[in-house]
Amino acid sequence: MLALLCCSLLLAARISATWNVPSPVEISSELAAQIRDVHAKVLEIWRVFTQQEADGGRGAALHAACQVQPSAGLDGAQPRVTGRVLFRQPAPGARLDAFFDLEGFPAELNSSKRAIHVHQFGDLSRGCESTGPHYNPRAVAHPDHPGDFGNFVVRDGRLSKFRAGLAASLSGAHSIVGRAVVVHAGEDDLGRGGNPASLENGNAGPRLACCVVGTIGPEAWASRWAQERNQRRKRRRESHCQAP
Ligand SMILES: [Cu+2]
Ligand SMILES: [Zn+2]
Repeated sequence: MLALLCCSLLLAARISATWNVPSPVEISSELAAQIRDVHAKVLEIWRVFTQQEADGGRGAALHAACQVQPSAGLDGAQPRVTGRVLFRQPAPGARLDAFFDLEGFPAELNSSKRAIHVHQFGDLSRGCESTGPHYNPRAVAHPDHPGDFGNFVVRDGRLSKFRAGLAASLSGAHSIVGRAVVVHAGEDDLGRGGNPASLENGNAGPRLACCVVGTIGPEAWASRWAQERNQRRKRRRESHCQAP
């Protein structure tokens, strides 16, 4: 990483020494945008490098957790969902992995699907209602928001799911840290509902439970990952035993 950074800086120095640098009035908006882009990339490389140094060279993985609680003022007829969402991002800018572990859904509604999204604000002052709309930093339609995690199948009142390659980030200008994860009563129509709400929120229904994403150390993820690995081994052994 240090070598890459040094090469970038040397290259930039060579370019500035050999080029006729235009005066500020000659810089087009396109060139200014390119300069800003390069500047942002160099800053990000530097940030990753210094973070790795501070981390003792153990890598730049970022971790976060969200302790899901029932929405304040929830209708008594609605289920009280609790649990935890864990996030790991191998490095700033990389895709996100997550474990969703929730319980409290009605057991009789087996195989029902529930939508989970990141909403704009980490404000739970009026329960999940004050978390605002879907977090949408690029002003695109649902389900292309970075925190549109889609639908999760409930079995026996619980859902437990590992998802890899999510578009949300724990770093940078579009970080979801400090924002809310919201669990809905219904299924996400993934923008195919044929009405305006479908392109804003997937018509996923009432907000059952939510939490605010906060950074944590690596221990909780390591422990949950070890549990997942053991479960997968067990399932493999069982499937081998059942094979004719
Ligand atoms: Cu939502
Ligand atoms: Zn969305």
